[in-house]
Formats: sequence, C-alpha cells, structure tokens
Amino acid sequence: MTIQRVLVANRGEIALRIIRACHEEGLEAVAVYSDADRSAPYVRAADLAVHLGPAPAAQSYLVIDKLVAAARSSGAQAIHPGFGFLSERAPFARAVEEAGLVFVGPPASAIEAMGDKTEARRRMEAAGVPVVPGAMAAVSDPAVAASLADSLGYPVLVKAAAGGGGKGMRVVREAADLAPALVSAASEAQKAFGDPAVYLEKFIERPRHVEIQILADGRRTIHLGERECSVQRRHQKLLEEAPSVAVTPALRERMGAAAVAAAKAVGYRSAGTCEFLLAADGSFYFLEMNTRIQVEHPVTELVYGVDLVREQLRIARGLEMSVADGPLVPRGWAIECRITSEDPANGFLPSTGRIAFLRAPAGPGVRWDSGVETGDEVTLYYDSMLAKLIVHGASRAAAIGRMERALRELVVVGVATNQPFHLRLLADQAFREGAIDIQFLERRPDLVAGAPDPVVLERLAIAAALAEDERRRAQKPAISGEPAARRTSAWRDQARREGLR
Ligand code: MV4
Repeated sequence: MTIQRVLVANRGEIALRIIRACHEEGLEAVAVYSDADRSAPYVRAADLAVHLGPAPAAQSYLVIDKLVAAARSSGAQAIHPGFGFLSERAPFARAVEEAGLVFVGPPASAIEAMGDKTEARRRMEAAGVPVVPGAMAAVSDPAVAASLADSLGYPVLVKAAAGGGGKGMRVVREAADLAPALVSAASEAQKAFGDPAVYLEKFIERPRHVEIQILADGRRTIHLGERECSVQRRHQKLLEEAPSVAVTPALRERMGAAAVAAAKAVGYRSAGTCEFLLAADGSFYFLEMNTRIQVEHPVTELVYGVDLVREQLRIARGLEMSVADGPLVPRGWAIECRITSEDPANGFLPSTGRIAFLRAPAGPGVRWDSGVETGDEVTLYYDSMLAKLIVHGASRAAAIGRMERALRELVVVGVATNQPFHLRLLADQAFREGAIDIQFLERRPDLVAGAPDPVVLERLAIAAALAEDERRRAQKPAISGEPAARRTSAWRDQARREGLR
C-alpha cells in the first residue's frame, strides 16, 4: 500500500520529531492529543489532529481502538508508535496490521519474541549471541536454584522472567540469602507483571550499559555502532553518548555482529536496539532488545549522519534503507542530556507548573529536541522529560565543552529541572575520564544533589523576575489617566510590531 499520511501515536518531543521526519519524507502527519495536549507544539506541527480523550494515558494514548479509529477517520495508512505508551505492545502492532494499516516498527512477532526474557535468552543463545551465564528457564524449586547458583558462583542475580526495568531483581552474594531472595523477587514480579516466574544469572559487577543500534529493511540488517548509557539513576537514563570510550573498533564489530545476529534471529525489521552489559574485562552479554526507536537515538544520528526515523518511514513504505552498503565509521562525538522537570535538589521529585519562560540553546553543533515552549503547563499525567539537548563535537572533550556552553544558555522558568545536575556531571573528573558504569551515580550522591552552577542560578533569577513582571503587566488593567506608553517599553513595542509575542 502506498503511504501518504502517517498517524503519530504519541505526544511531546518524540511526536514532533516524527512529524518532522514525515514532512522531510514528503508524508503528511496526523497528531493525536488528549485534553492536556490540545495546544501542544507537536499538535500544531501536524497536518491534521485527532482528539483522543481525557488527559490520563489510560483513557487516551494507551487505547488501541481509539488510535486505530483515529488513523481510519483521518485517512492515514500507517501508524508510528514512537517510544513508551504502546510502542512495544505486540497486540497494538497486531491490531494495526489487522486493520490493514502499516505499523512503523518491527513485526508483532519480533516484539513478542523479545518480550519474554527467558525465551529471548534461549533464542539468542541458539543464534550465537553471548548471554550472561545462567538459567535458560524459570526456577521455582529452592534446591534446584541453590545448586545452579553454586555452579554459577556467587554473586548471582535473581531476575523476573517477565522482567524489565529492574523490577523483581535481587542480587544474592551468599548461599544463605538465596531462598528469601527467590520468594521476594517472585512476589515483586507477580505484583509488577502478573507473573511470578524468576530465573538466575551470574551477577556482573559494575558493568557498563552499552547498546547497539540496528536497522533492517528486509534485505539488509546492519548496525550503527554503540551508545554508552551508563549514566543512569534507578533505571532512568540521564545522559547518553556515542561512541563509548570503552569500545574499540574491533569490539564494535564484535558487538555489532552479535546485535545483527540477534535481530535476524527474530526476523527483525525497522530500527531496533540490542542492550548489552559490557564488563570491565571487555566481555559483553546480551540483555534485551528494545523493539522501538529510543529516546537516545539522536546521538547515533549525529555520529553516523543517518536520520533513523526517516529510515523507519522508508522501510515501512517498502523501500530499502538509504544507508550505503559497506563499513560505517562514527565521526566525532555526540552527547545527549535528558532535560526533565525533576528537581535534583529535592530528590529528583517531579516538578509541575507553567513554564513561564523557556530559552532553548542553539548555535554550532547543538540540537534541541523539545516538546514544550513558553506558556506550556507541565503536569503529572506524563513522563517528566521536557526536552533532549544533543551536541556534536570533533572529540569527546569538544562535545563536553559544547554541552556545558549549551546548558548554560538554557533558561527554564516556572518548573525545576535537572539542568544543574548535568552541569555538575559534565564538570566531574571521573566523568571526564570516562570512568563510568551503571553504578556510577549510586557512588556519587554529591553529583546527584550538589550546589547549582552560579552562572545558571543568576540567569534563572533574572529570567524569573522578568517572567513575573511580564505576567503582572499582562494581567493588570490599564490605569486610567496614565498614557499607555508609560506602561510599556520600546522593546515591547518592537516585539509587538515584529509579531514576536
Ligand atoms: C544485570 C545486571 C548485572 N548482572 N544482569 C537491569 C534492568 C534489566 N533490563 C537488566 N538489568 C541488569 N541486569 C546481570 N547478570 C545489572 C543490571 C542493571 C542495569 C542494567 C542496565 C542499565 C542499568 C542497570 C542498572 C542496574 C542494574
């Protein structure tokens, strides 16, 4: 079927990112929105928009029937799921396919195959992809678990079979702690996934989280190198980079070949990512495959010069990917900072309110992928990520310097953000040396909650005062007898004339 119009089944930053790719690809884009997103930037960027329902995602962005109906009524031939929401739900991909629409993503069968962790482990093992030593099936008998743990050697990790996100995981350092860990992990897994099955793996100490980007068009399956995602807190990534300081060209080829084998083993198509643990000794282990476009995809785009979302759209249209055949080499260095409305000074608690003023960073080597603008309301209905600040530089040091400059340009008034955290991190000696692993931030409470950058503090204070002044002037009725000119300024008049307000 020829695709002319794509429904974007998402919101915020990623919806706008996908709409832009549609337009560059010569396609029309249909936005969907909840009550909370009526006037969001991504809705205005789309060619058409369909209202879904109330703000809670369970009544809007997560309702499969509403999304399929919206595609039908708006004349879209394809649905791009973005990330989060329904992006990795096989029943959604299947419903889209069964409605005669194109799912801009992998086949439902590939989502399913990677969804069950123990099944994925077995299939990866069979395909020659290294997995962490451990059980290939769920274990319930404590005696069986104990002998397995003995043969693996402690520490071991109890994991939920239905797993993901670290729920139902327990590190066990000695035999005496195994039985209670099995019980508590199983009960947590039951609560989180409705499935108490758990299994065992060797626990890898202080690994890096390195993931490989895949593209598959039904003819070729290729990799686009790695992203280093070790800087995370409670399974939420905060900063990602490409390439990784820990990956040599030879290791990149070995990890890339493993990821390509993993994708082929499940009949993968579209863009996808294989997550690996990379141990200090250079050994690596497949963890899981993310069967969607990921938040951090831009760092790969910048070092490989590829538009991954456009490639997804090409593949969905039945075209070959536009990436040339032959070896790909990353150029320079890219870093992404996730800008969230979370206050590091307040335990990273989500901060809500109206964005009274927003100034986005710009200039050489800077990309600002945002879903919000001045005047927008930040609520608790959705994820707290407001924007992604991505920079490219000739080297890692250049990218870090550029990110520091860009972060200092960023002004957000009205909600607290993690901007001060990112500036502390970028200034940190260990981070600058690339000495990071998945436990890095656990060891560094000083980075998680430290003193904000004085330059940023001063700019924020000034911007906050100006925004407040602006708000009051806008609300106050004219004072009778006083000439209008007295209540305004030459700058304001200029802005009005230029239509900047
Ligand atoms: C591990 C591990 C160490 N050893 N498996 C966490 C979420 C789930 N997807 C897999 N996870 C881990 N599995 C073994 N055998 C450490 C983690 C882990 C982790 C992995 C990737 C990114 C962040 C993480 C944070 C804590 C633990």
